[in-house]
Amino acid sequence: MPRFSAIAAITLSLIGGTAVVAQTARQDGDATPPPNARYLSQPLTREIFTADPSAHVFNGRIYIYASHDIESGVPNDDLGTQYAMRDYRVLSMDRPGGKVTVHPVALDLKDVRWAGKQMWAPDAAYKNGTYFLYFPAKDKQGIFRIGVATSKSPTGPFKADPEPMRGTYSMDPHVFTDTDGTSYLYVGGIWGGQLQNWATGTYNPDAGVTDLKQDDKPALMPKVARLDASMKQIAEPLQDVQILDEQGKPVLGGDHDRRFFEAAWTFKRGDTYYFTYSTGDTHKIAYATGKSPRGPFTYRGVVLNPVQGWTNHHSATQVGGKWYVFYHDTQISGKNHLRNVKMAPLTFNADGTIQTIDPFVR
Ligand code: FUB
Repeated sequence: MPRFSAIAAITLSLIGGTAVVAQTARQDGDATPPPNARYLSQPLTREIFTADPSAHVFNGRIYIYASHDIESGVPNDDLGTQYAMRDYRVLSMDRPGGKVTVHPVALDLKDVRWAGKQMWAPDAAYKNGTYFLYFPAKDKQGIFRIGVATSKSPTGPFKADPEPMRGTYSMDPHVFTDTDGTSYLYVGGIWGGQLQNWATGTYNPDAGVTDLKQDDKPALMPKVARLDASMKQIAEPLQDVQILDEQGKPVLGGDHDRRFFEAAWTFKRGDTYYFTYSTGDTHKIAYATGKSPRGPFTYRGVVLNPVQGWTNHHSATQVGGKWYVFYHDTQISGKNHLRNVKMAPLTFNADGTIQTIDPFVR
């Protein structure tokens, strides 16, 4: 996970003209809306900065588990060090367009024994009267792990387990529960998300800080594992989620428009599983479809075009029979690390493909 536009910075130092900077930066997904465009949707709240929305409907109410962005004072870098979040807050509403409630702190970094810093994109699940919050944070050694916390209320407060989930690593946890009741944990993110450090199965601190720089080889894939009955541990080692191109070959590392970067989110519609994800430095939310929650998935297209801001991160959820995408941008602050969550309708074509959402009305 990155967060700083090298292209924009170079343009700034070489040219320095505001108009040119805005144009170049926009191409890099890191600036203001196109001229004469307006935003497709408005922020769901202006009370606090929120990002990475994972939306769920529990007992007929919409709950959004989000990152809680703060002004950390940490300079931008390609590893996302400036995303130094310290707690989680939950948003809720009774219907799309309804009043949004910003709930009190659901989980605080200081109450997670193993965690050192950077509470990034969370997700949640429900089973047998318990709500589960899944969250990434760097441990005291600076390695991303996945934590789990539980509560009897969807808004917390959540109590974290004293150790990270065994066998987990990297970030952006997502839990999908299939129609047969089986739940799966998905994780992964390259660059600051450290997935490249686990390419051999054990942590390699010398793997580099972005991807593997093997453009002609299969890209690093997100990971999946079935959760055990407790929902607190994986029941098997994390394994690759294959994302294939139209020829059935793995998407390559150099294919930045289609390769996985971070923000995995799976949903099922009819018999089809949709695996959706961020392409990171090309700033899109892409999707691929398959016949199993484990994949393989075949690349199909773009769910959401680049938003204002470097990161693009979403969830897709059915609410009252209609599908919505929850996403974020930087409309309020204009700063990559101070984001605000939004939602917009998601439309499927008759053949199951998704109509690409443009976050701007041009
Ligand atoms: O919010 C921190 C990180 O930024 C998330 O974990 C990524 O998905 C990106 O949105």
